[in-house]
Amino acid sequence: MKNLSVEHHIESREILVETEAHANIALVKYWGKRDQKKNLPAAGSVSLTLNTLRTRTELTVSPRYSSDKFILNGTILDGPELQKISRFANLICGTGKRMKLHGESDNNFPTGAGLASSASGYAALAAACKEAYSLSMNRRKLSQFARRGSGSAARSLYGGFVEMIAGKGTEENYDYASQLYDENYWDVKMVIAITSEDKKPVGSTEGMNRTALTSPFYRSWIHSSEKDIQEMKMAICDRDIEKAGELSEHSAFKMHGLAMSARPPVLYWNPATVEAIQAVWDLRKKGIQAYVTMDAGPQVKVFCEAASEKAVCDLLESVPGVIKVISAGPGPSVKVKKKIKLNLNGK
Ligand code: 2P0
Repeated sequence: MKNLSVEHHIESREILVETEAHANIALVKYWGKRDQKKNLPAAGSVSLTLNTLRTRTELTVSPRYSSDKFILNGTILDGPELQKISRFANLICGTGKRMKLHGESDNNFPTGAGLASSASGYAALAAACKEAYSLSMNRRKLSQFARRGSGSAARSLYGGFVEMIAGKGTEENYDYASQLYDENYWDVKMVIAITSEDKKPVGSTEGMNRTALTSPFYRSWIHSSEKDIQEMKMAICDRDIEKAGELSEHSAFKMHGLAMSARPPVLYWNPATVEAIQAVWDLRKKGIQAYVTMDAGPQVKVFCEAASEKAVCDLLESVPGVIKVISAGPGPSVKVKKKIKLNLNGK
């Protein structure tokens, strides 16, 4: 397999599909690309898909449409944002002409604020394109396309605990996501403290590229990731919250320390982020197994078992600067909720 192109049949009918994908939070973080054009990760990652954070995407493809159109959270996209959607559809359809698309996507959580909206967004879009254009491909291949939209999106195709596997060099067929355990495997929670709903000042792509180019610690970050992944897989296998929690906290702080060591520094935290981190560490001293993780934004996510969920929610709600607390458990794989074929000549 030399490239990602797949068979694409041009339909004479209009097709409407609706898909739903859930956000995921990495327990071992992805931060750095080995190829920017193909969006290939420099190292693997491990994540948990979340049940309460979802993107719903409705997509219609029709021979009647003369151009692509996409609405995200009620706003019509144009310029580079719409071009990115069009390029993604071109890529997934492969060579040949495709019908234009009209799509609408909604997140039930803040977009672009470090809550993995691009993960659920591109997972939902990849699945919608596959159905709408009647493309024949398995989940692994779909994850490779989702990865082109956003690295973390490959993981959101699967429910539960997921591993993103990184290949080597410029070959892209060995970079894909794979499910470790489904959403019923372990009753864990990710309790999320929202400390700002603003868009992040430095996007993930820019943040990771700047880090790779300028941080003196980048090589050691990549070098240590394989061990982190192996240990995390063992901790999840043992349902060991102390081990998995400690490792996820370590990976998050290593990633943020790395980002802060870029030139100029990339800092995603605000004062409430630090308040929440310290509150969780104080809670842990009282015997509650709760562990902090953060992504490309100021939100604090707390990984714990279901039995600790209430204590963690109550704590985070009392932290000054925390706007809202959202709790999530393991979420499902991407779903096709609807597929309607409409024959245009009325037959
Ligand atoms: C992760 N993040 O593993 C890491 C940790 C944020 C911090 O994956 O450039 O939107 O589109 O491949 O997937 C967010 O980055 O980046 C991300 P691109 P993406 O979840």
